[in-house]
Amino acid sequence: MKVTNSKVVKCAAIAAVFVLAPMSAIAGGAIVSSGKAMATNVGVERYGKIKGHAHMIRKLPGETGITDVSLRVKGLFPNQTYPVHVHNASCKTGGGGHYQNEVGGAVDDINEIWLTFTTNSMGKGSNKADHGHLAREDARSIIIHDYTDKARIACIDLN
Ligand SMILES: [Cu+2]
Repeated sequence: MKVTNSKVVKCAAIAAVFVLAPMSAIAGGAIVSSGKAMATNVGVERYGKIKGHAHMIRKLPGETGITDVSLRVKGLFPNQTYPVHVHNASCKTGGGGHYQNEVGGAVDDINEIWLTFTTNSMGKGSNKADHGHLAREDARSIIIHDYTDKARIACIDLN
């Protein structure tokens, strides 16, 4: 969903969301979480260093809010499509499963937050996802899967 405007947010609403995401920073009426990419053990074996960062911005323009996520990564193989999703557990606990707006609902890029990208000739990739719902606290990390076998090669904690 494309975000076209951002309305002024009420203080009470900010406070309510801040309780949901206590480790995040509030900036300009939005809650911003971010983190750096860390290669998993499998990722180190296959790629060595994987570098990158991501931001998640939670906004409250309406009752359901809006969540924007952006991601930039390098150190991957050129011209390959890497599946990427927001996951529901921290990197140190393995990242859990896919974050879902409606838990147990559809496995698609509407109910989930996907940032799948195709790398350029330098092995760099990036993507953005704008979602029409406010991500809960369990939108905890971003996992980059290998294009071959979907193994988890890197993880970004959203703090
Ligand atoms: Cu995933």
